[in-house]
Amino acid sequence: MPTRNGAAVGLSIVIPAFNEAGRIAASLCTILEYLAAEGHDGEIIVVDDGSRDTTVEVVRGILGDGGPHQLLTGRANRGKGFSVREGALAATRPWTLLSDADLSTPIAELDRLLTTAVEEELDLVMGSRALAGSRIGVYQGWLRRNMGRSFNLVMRAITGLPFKDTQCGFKLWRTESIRPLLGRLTIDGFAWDVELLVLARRAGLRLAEVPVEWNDVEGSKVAMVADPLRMLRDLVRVRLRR
Ligand SMILES: Nc1nc2c(ncn2[C@@H]2O[C@H](COP(=O)(O)OP(=O)(O)O)[C@@H](O)[C@H]2O)c(=O)[nH]1
Ligand SMILES: [Mg+2]
Repeated sequence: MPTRNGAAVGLSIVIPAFNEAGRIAASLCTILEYLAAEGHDGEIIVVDDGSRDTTVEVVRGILGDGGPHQLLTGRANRGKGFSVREGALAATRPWTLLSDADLSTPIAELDRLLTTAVEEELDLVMGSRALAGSRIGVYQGWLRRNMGRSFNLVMRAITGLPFKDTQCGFKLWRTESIRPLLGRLTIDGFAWDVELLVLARRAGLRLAEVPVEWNDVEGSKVAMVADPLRMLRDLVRVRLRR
């Protein structure tokens, strides 16, 4: 475990989870150990929306009932963006971390984001896989990597955002800075990040991209043809809403 530079903070960790029974148990245990070791006052908020496996039971078994943590469940599957929004609205701590259930970005990378956010007085810091200092251990497959690159090019052309990687599932923000924007988010699927970043930038919030470690983990929920098409459609929607 690397040494921590900053002070312990109050932290809500939002984890969207759809059919994650196979991946989320180990991640939750790692996060709980990390929070205890670092002394953060942490709450974990898992947001399931209609998982058809035992995600809910697995999460409840680890987080328990009535503890500091929250498990939000919905019957119908609405998507990652919708679920992140629900989780972010339920956050009670001054800092909110979005993390994917597979910990592709190791939880210890929080330290780097937190340090940057505090030192540079930022409202939101996004983990990035596309900067000089990013460390990719296990790469995604060729198709998926190129899909990501193409998405970034199109995203920049359509929205004007300058970021190299808006889609990493590891983002930290000041809960109260972002809260006023949450009710205005409309993108339910995987492109939700772009809408948040566009609104945050327009609101004059301070944003930055920080290089992180990242490892591809088997069991992706992204459908290779349908999801990229939906994401493109959603980029156009974000643009049209301007
Ligand atoms: N609640 C919810 N979470 C989702 C949904 N789709 C994806 N996720 C979560 O979003 C995160 C990223 O998904 P993943 O499949 O690992 O994406 P990838 O690593 O980009 O291929 C994981 O925590 C998923 O469980 C969804 O429809 N609902
Ligand atoms: Mg993943």
